[in-house]
Amino acid sequence: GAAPARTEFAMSLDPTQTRDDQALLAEVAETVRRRYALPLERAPRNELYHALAEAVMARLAGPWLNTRERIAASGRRRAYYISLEFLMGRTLGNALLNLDARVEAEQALAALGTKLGELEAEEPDAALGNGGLGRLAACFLDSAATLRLPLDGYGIRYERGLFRQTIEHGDQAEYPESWLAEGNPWEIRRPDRAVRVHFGGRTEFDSEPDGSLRARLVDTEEIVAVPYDTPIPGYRNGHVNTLRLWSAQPLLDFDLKAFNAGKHDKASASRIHAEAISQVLYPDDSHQRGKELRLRQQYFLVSASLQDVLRTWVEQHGAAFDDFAARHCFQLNDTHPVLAIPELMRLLLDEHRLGWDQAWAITEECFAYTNHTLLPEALETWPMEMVDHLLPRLRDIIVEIDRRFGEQIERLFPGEGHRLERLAVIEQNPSPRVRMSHLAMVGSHSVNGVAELHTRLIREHLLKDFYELWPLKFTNKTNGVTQRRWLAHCNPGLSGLITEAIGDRWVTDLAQLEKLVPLADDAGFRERWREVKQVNKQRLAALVAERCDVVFPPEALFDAHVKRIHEYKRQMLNLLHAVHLYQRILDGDTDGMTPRCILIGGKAAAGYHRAKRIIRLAVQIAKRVNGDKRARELLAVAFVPNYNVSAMEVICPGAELSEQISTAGKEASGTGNMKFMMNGALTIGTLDGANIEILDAVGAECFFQFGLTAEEVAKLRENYVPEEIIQRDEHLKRVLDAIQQGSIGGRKSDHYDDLIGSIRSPSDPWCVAADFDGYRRAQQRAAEAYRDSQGWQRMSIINCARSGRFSADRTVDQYASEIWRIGPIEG
Ligand code: 26Q
Repeated sequence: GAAPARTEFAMSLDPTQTRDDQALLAEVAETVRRRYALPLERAPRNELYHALAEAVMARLAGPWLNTRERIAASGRRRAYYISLEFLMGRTLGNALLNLDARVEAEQALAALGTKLGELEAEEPDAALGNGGLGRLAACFLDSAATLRLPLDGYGIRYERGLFRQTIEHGDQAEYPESWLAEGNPWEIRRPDRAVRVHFGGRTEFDSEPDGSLRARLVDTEEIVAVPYDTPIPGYRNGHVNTLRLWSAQPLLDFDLKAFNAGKHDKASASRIHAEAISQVLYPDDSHQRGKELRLRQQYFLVSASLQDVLRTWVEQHGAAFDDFAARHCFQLNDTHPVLAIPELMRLLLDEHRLGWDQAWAITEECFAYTNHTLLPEALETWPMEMVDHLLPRLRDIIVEIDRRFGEQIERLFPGEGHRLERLAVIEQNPSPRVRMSHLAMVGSHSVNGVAELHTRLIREHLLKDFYELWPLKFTNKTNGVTQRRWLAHCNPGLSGLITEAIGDRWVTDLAQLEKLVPLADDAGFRERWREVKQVNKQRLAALVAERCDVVFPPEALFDAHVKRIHEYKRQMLNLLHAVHLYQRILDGDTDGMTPRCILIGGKAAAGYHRAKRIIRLAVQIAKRVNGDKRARELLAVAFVPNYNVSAMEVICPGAELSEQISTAGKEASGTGNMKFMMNGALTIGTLDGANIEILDAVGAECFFQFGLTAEEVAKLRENYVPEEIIQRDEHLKRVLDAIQQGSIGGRKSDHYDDLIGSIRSPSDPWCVAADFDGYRRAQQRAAEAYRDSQGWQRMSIINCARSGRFSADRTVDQYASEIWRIGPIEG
């Protein structure tokens, strides 16, 4: 006979455990028994992880429901972050931290001889994003919940997130990542909140009794959008927001009709076509490829999300829309969700029968747009033809938006045809296309860049004509990262030391870290700081040993360069420098050389050939250097495969030098730079993105700055002759020649003429040759500085101490007060 699980475990409990631990363990035991028909002692790790996650979800349920009710009852304005990407990473550790239940969970598991860390490792990353833009969305959700702000996220529940990267025969290979295979304990499916999204068809107009015309779409393809909700808990405050992700499904009865008619192929084809929408995240982070499926994803997300919001509004307030704009704000994460602007117009005009002027006033007041890139190849434009075919009613609305905007420009700047062409939402030549950033500008009350330099470049170049038109729409919101995940959770050693020194208020008020500044002069504190870093370096070295089979000696300088692979991020500069150091070693020019471990990681977009070649070169250099006994004590190079959020949680605590070396004017902000800084790494970097603000915060003595400014890059490119620079720089010449002569090794054909040729070319947009000497010298300064351990620890402490302004709490607070106009909901 089976005794109730609770009693069985109550008897085996350790008497030193607190009641909470016992309750948690009993819950886990019961779940293991109920879900898997197993006794606790025989539950495999993955089952234990799922049972623990379920117990955590159960604790979130009450506050979650409560928060939703308090927000609804408050009648206050709410904001929504609409994004094609949310790069959440793992949830368990963060949820335990925010619920203050970590110790309890550790103790509960101790009774089973299981480490919490082992269960955490069972969780796959939710990698529903490519990189910075998607991770920023995740950090913002954490900060908003911590600030008790009513901010929910809307996104797509991709069946497959960003691909898993392996290295095979020196090249990147991509594998699908089935993050949902074992089930996702953090989501709740809400079929009752499903909505229908229509594609294709044509518009018909009915005459209304009042003589007006009403548009109606007919012969459309209908897709069902089913929402899945994930709780977003604030830090120990009882506030829980929602991330709502949409999954695409076929309309069942339609499918069934075909099936019953014996048209099995047709039925399954329609199912596959529908489900394709939420099948996979596009792995491009810097290139617009204009694929129709991508446009379908964008429309699917915004139509489902807006229908959801409007339905909730009508349920609670009836059909009056006078207050709607005062109660809603939608932040558009880059141009990817910008179809929300014409879609809200469509819903207000066609479904809710508002007039154009009222609908437009609401739209403008509700939307705000964030730009994340200046790269021309990343700017989205869609062929009018495709929009017409896929979204005929939206096409009409976009044309009307453009026509009215054109009239306004003609009134303000009569006869300035060129200005009108430059500003138009629909570009005419060579063929009609919708410029998504212009649609965003016209339909939003706010546009922001993500770092001071970036915002200035938007004002002065990218959207100059709009800035002349509406200067007050433009603001800067320098990015930030959440210190809960990026310090408290991922670096318990440093967190403990900081809290011991200055208390724990920094967890929700990062400016508190300033109190560490005086401790930079305390030799005892510096020594403890060094010891913590040393332990984190060992953890990082273990990861490198396991994933790359490379030895990182713990006394060497740990130098980390992790981010998506792109030419503008200049991983090449780092690789050229690695070869230079290797050549010095072969020359015996090693006097005063600092032992260094270079870690490089990042994924290349599947179709970005050059980026994949850069990975290959990195892997070959690593193989050559690590295989040479002469380099053993002085240099190690590793390319770590499958860089992702959970890898960064090990990398940033163990890094000492942070590589932020993009061509000035190209990296909008960067956020990895902030994570490294917060964890006490020093930056070697260009005057680009938020690096400039980091330099301003720490001072030139604590930052290894080099390279051209954005203005100098623009100027130089008018008459750039890299070959002259190369001939005058013996080090650079030697490195380039060696790589081209094939002395790095690999296959016979590995001379890298493509990569090196582009560096030698006058049209190299990234000016690699121009910045090499400055970079090499900055690296030399870093290496020398590292030899003074006391001095280095001092600078490391200063970097952490001055990282307060890079908390996403500060950023979100600025969005809330200056753009969203929302305030905290009382507990
Ligand atoms: C566009 C069209 C079609 C398919 C894909 C895309 C696409 C997807 C993702 C284009 C761009 C992205 C991602 C961009 C991104 O991550 N930008 C980064 O945003 C960070 C947060 O603001 C900044 O810190 C980085 O500087 C910026 O590169």
